[in-house]
Amino acid sequence: MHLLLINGPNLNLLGQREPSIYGSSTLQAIEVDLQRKAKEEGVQLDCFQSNFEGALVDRIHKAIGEVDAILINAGAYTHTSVALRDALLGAGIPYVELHLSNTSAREQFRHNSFLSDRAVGVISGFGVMSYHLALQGILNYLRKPG
Ligand code: CA2
Repeated sequence: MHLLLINGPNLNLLGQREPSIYGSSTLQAIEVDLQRKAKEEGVQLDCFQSNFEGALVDRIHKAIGEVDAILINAGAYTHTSVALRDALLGAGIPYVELHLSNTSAREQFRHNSFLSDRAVGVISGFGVMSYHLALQGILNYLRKPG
């Protein structure tokens, strides 16, 4: 099984700024930890981060025929990007939307997601644990019979 973790804009700053909202782990530490966990499950996990919407779209296109599912924290593009939605739906790859913070408990403009209605599931508000729960959730989804 082959999975892809995608992180969107500003998430490269994790662990360096605003720890009260986003925690103190760096993105690299999260990725290494998740890749270790995936490997224990016999799964390959690739990781990609970009601050550019088009680069995220390109990476989703590249994933067609390559990965079984995508875990995505699209950052602020969650709330703005029809292009990311179209790329995910066009790729036809099942995906989990995830967030460190509980976006529903934050500003009104974070309450809308262009991705959530077609996601396998959405995980939001558990900090770094959101990444682990997303991995667990998608493995359970992909492995379930039928
Ligand atoms: O809670 C999440 O994971 C978000 O996707 C994070 C985005 C935000 O726009 C979404 O509404 C919710 C922001 C990521 C910014 O990451 C930073 C990390 C450290 C310092 C500054 C920004």
